[in-house]
Amino acid sequence: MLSTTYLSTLLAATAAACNLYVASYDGNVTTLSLSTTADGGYESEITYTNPGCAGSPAWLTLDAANDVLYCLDEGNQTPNGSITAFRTSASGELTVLSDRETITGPVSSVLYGSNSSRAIALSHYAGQAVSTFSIAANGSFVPLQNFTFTLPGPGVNPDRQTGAYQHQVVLDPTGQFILVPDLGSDLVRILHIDPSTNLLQEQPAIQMPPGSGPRHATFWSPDGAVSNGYGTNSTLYFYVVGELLNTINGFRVSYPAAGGIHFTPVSSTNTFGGAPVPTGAAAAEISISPDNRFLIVSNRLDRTFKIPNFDPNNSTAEPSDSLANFIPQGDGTLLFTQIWPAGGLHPRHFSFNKAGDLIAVALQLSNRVVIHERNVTTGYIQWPVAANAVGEQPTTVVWDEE
Ligand SMILES: *[C@@H]1O[C@H](CO)[C@@H](O)[C@H](O)[C@H]1NC(C)=O
Ligand SMILES: *[C@@H]1O[C@H](CO)[C@@H](O)[C@H](O)[C@H]1NC(C)=O
Ligand SMILES: *[C@@H]1O[C@H](CO)[C@@H](O)[C@H](O)[C@H]1NC(C)=O
Ligand SMILES: *[C@@H]1O[C@H](CO)[C@@H](O)[C@H](O)[C@H]1NC(C)=O
Ligand SMILES: *[C@@H]1O[C@H](CO)[C@@H](O)[C@H](O)[C@H]1NC(C)=O
Ligand SMILES: *[C@@H]1O[C@H](CO)[C@@H](O)[C@H](O)[C@H]1NC(C)=O
Ligand SMILES: *[C@@H]1O[C@H](CO)[C@@H](O)[C@H](O)[C@H]1NC(C)=O
Ligand SMILES: *[C@@H]1O[C@H](CO)[C@@H](O)[C@H](O)[C@H]1NC(C)=O
Ligand SMILES: CC(=O)N[C@H]1CO[C@H](CO)[C@@H](O)[C@@H]1O
Repeated sequence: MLSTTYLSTLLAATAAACNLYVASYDGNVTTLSLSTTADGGYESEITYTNPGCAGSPAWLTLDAANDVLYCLDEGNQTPNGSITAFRTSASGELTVLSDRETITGPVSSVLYGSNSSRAIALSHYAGQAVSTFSIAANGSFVPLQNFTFTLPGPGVNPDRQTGAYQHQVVLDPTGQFILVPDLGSDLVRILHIDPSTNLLQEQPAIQMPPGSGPRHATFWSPDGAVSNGYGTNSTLYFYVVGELLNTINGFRVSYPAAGGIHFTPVSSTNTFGGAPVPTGAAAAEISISPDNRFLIVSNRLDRTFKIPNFDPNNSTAEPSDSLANFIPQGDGTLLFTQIWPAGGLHPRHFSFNKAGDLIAVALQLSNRVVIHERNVTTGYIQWPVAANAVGEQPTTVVWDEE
């Protein structure tokens, strides 16, 4: 018979731990360590907080292969934004490698280029721009290009569409183009990458529905991989979430033999699966599950649910915004399958673990990160298995699994 000590050592040794990094507007990047417990549950704890990403961390891009985490400081209290590269470690401790000032308001970044010639593109919301840097071998940022954009005409939404607000940078699956949802202009800007220089060249934009406010987008191929690598002849779709009208617009993507990238509208729905949109709702993130079978969108300010209070001493139910779950179909339409409480207010960002059985949500106005279980067979998001208070206004959460 095994001794209790031996058994607990054995369990500790087999408990898989991984790290999550959380950016918050309070100025910290927080590391959470998530491990499994002896009874099959999960345990998460804050292991590090790092103030190295300046005053208003708004976005994280993890380069897991190279152990580097890029953090964008939106510059909410300063005239400029900034970008910081951190070295990651198995313990979850972060060390600043390099940083540099940027145009104000960076809210999203994406790595592009080849291993030997890497670059990073940033979209600037307040700065109404896209900027690019090449990444030197020592981790420093060398400016490549700045594009500033202007509104093509008066915005349909007079409160929000007062500038050409570049909300995200998304790399296409072939690595040849960067797509940039522009919330103010109702456009998705297209930038072609010159592979020999990593310089970008603007191409005619995709027109989005007037007043929709394109925020974030994702590619999806029914043939397989979510990430880079499939041939340009694969059936490919592009889904854009509109924050202002809470829409998801789907496009069939093709790559003409003569070059370029082409988008044909194929579907349109709202982020509530066709149900009426609650007043004030503002959709945020959109992502494909690791199994490639589901598309999930987060809804903010919809207050669709009441959930048990996360404070065990408070018996009053608390309001929760939502996650909407869709099954993308072969023809590019979206089949609504579930709407589920996000675990609090303002799910600005969420991400899946590699296995797809957990989904972490950054709840900006509840000051917490909640990790929900997810059934990989049915695709249903389920009850929370872990939650942590993480400073003020978490904006992004990413997984770092070895
Ligand atoms: C960052 O985290 C540390 C440790 O939890 C905390 O003392 C500090 O107040 C946080 N910084 C900000 C700006 O909230
Ligand atoms: C790029 O570098 C990563 C990490 O070193 C490596 O895993 C990957 O295979 C490399 N890709 C190519 C195309 O060389
Ligand atoms: C890092 O590399 C860049 C580009 O080669 C160079 O300009 C910079 O001085 C280097 N920085 C350090 C700290 O070595
Ligand atoms: C882009 O703007 C930033 C911020 O003003 C500046 O530091 C950088 O040098 C510019 N890049 C280029 C290529 O001019
Ligand atoms: C795409 O189709 C063309 C014509 O059928 C073929 O020549 C080409 O090799 C295909 N490309 C890929 C990546 O499969
Ligand atoms: C709940 O109340 C108990 C008893 O007063 C206290 O010991 C505990 O720390 C409280 N828990 C929280 C999360 O506030
Ligand atoms: C209990 O939770 C409710 C709902 O979130 C909240 O309105 C109330 O302020 C909380 N009460 C206390 C004492 O924290
Ligand atoms: C996932 O759902 C399927 C179908 O309802 C069920 O058979 C299976 O037990 C569920 N898996 C987990 C881990 O709950
Ligand atoms: C590098 C950079 O963006 N510098 C700007 C910082 O903010 C000041 C004031 O807005 C600008 O004048 C600089 O160009």
